[in-house]
Order: sequence, then structure tokens, then C-alpha cells
Amino acid sequence: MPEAQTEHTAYIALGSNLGDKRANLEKAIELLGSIPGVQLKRVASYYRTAPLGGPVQDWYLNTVAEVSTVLEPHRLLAALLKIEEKLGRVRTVRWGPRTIDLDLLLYGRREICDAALTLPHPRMTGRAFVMAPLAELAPGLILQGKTASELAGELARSQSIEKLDPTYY
Ligand code: A4P
Ligand code: MG
Repeated sequence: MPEAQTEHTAYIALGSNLGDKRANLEKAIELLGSIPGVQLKRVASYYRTAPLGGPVQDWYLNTVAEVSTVLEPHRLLAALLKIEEKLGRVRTVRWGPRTIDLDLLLYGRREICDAALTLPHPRMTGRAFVMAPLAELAPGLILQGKTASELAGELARSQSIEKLDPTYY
């Protein structure tokens, strides 16, 4: 009998600020769910967010997806990078505009720091556009001694984000 593979819960941040942002997120979510070994569980609301860092650029549409996966973290990241390529992402400047950005935020409680992957994502707890959608899916998740909800609330006071009405998408 084949050995049962362990399922891990992972959270993936999605962002787009080029082209049809909503279509880009929707396509990326569809492709996420079609990766062998990945099951799409839930997707948070979409948020209209002010760009953080980088050059002067358009606003972003951001959300977070929860998946259950048997893939190891580096394999999951490789699959995310493939989706970025498929959706026509061209890397120019760091933090510059992009059709789609997929960041692996969390993979269970796994901690990794190597050349290809850092987990948890090193910038996530300082970003309202990540923490607000994540807090919808996992409000009580503890990060740096605070819940995701607390962090999202604190960040929303100084960073401009707007939760979009579901009729928008
Ligand atoms: N990498 C290491 N760890 C990870 C991880 N946990 N998840 C490596 C994903 N990638 C990870 O990323 C560069 C390399 O990071 C990858 O090849 C991978 O091996 P990238 O996506 O090519 O570069 P990037 O996204 O331009 O840079 P970076 O530093 O990842 O930027 P961020 O942190 O993703 O920020 N403002 C708003 N409002 N909304 C946004 O979505 N996004 C950014 C990009 C800036 N400002 C934004 C938004
Ligand atoms: Mg990225």
C-alpha cells in the first residue's frame, strides 16, 4: 500500500497591479487549485491597497488563499513561480509593478531560511495588505506574540487598504 502523505496547511499571498487585476487574481487562484498535490481551501476577500515600497505605481489588488498540500515547501514555491511565469510576470525592478505576485507566507509552523525560501515570509507581519486577508482566514493565528487579527488592526491604522464588496468580484 502506498504510504499516506501528510497534508500541510499553507497560506499564499496574491497581489496584482498591472492589467486586469481581478482577472489576474482569479486566474492565479484557478491555477493554484489545479497544482497536483494542492487543494484550494478558502480565499479571503479582495483588498484595494496602496503600493508599499518600490517606484511610483498603481494601486494593488491583494488577497490570501489557504491551501492544503502534500508538496514540500520548495516544490510548492516552484509551482507558484511557474504560475507567475504563466501569467506573464516580468521581473524588472524590485517591488515594482507586476501582473501577479505569489508569496508563500506560511507552511504550517515550518521555519526555513535558505537562498530560495524564507518562511514565515519575512515581511508579512508589517503589511496590512497581507495581514488583513490572512486575519479573515486565520484570526487567532499567533505571529510574533500577537494574533493575526491584532496585527491586521494595528497595521490598518497607518496603511491604506480597502476591503472590497463581494459584488466587485
Ligand atoms: N523567496 C524567498 N522566500 C519566499 C517566500 N516565502 N515566498 C524568494 C515567495 N518567494 C520567496 O521574489 C524574489 C525571490 O524571493 C523569489 O525568487 C523566491 O525564491 P520575487 O517575487 O521575484 O520578487 P519581488 O516580489 O519583487 O520581491 P519581494 O522582496 O518578494 O517583494 P515582496 O515582499 O513580495 O513585495 N504593495 C501592495 N499594496 N501590495 C503588494 O502586493 N507587493 C510588493 C512586493 C511591494 N509592495 C506591494 C505589494
Ligand atoms: Mg514576491
